[in-house]
Amino acid sequence: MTDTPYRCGFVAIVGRPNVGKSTLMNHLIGQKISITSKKAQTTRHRVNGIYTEPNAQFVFVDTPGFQTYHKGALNEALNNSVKDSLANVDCVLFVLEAMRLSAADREVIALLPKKTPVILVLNKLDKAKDRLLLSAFIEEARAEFPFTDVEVVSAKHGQRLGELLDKVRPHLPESVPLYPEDMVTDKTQRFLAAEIVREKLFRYLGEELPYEMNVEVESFEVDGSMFRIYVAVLVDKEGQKPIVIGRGGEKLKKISTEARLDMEQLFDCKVFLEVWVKVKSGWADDVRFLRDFGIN
Ligand SMILES: Nc1nc2c(ncn2[C@@H]2O[C@H](COP(=O)(O)OP(=O)(O)OP(=O)(O)O)[C@@H](O)[C@H]2O)c(=O)[nH]1
Ligand SMILES: [Mg+2]
Repeated sequence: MTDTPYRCGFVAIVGRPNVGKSTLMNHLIGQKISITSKKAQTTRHRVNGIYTEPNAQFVFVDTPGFQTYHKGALNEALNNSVKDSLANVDCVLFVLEAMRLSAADREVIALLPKKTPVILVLNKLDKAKDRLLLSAFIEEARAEFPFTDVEVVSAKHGQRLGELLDKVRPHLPESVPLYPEDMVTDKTQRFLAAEIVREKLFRYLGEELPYEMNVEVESFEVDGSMFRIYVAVLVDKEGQKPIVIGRGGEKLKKISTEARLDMEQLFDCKVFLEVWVKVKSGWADDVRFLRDFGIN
């Protein structure tokens, strides 16, 4: 028997918005813990996803897409979160969408650390059909930074993720595991519940999504083998409530049903979910819309 040392370390996943960072992390760890959507700026918080093998533990750090276009407090906070993540990890996955290398990608490249191994991950391989163009693109991307290695994957279709793990593993330091082997994230169930509702809001509100909308878990109770979760969607103005609720409560009903199903899968138990909308400043006009519309 060979004595393989146990390895454990942190791996940041960075890139411009929408390249598929969260999708990649979810597929690497085999659980959907980080929300994803077609829209840019889906991830707002750093989320650690843990993947444990017999001889290694990978702690992936999913980061918000690095913002270049809109300045403002929120974007600055998101960008600082990316920079912080880069400072304290053992390896970095820099994600590019295959065949696309833009100014926004280059802004992230400018932040990449010089002393930490950085692996270039070309995602959305399924969209790049022409092998010749793909290898030319890899050369073009490699010319931008001294990447330690490169891998081409499709996060969404789970392609070549084993190969990617093989390239990351040697960069993890020798260490005992930092988390229990059955743990998939360091985030609480409460946090994950709020994120799941946020994902459905992204999905169903389209372009109408109020930019500064927040989601807050007001109560999270364990009731026997079931979770009872009460979530408030906080909007800025009274006029934004109907956007979230939809005609006859239809949108909110869809959002809460889908969120409940995802929660049941992730938490592996029955969930009672109530979602309601309120205006941030005007606590007095809180309305329990779900109750009004008979949604549960
Ligand atoms: N075709 C294809 N689409 C993908 C692949 N990976 C991710 N996507 C899609 O790309 C979109 C963005 O994915 P996310 O994982 O939310 O991207 P992100 O980089 O985390 O985005 P932000 O959190 O906003 O920075 C979603 O619609 C995904 O389904 C892939 O391998 N192939
Ligand atoms: Mg994301």
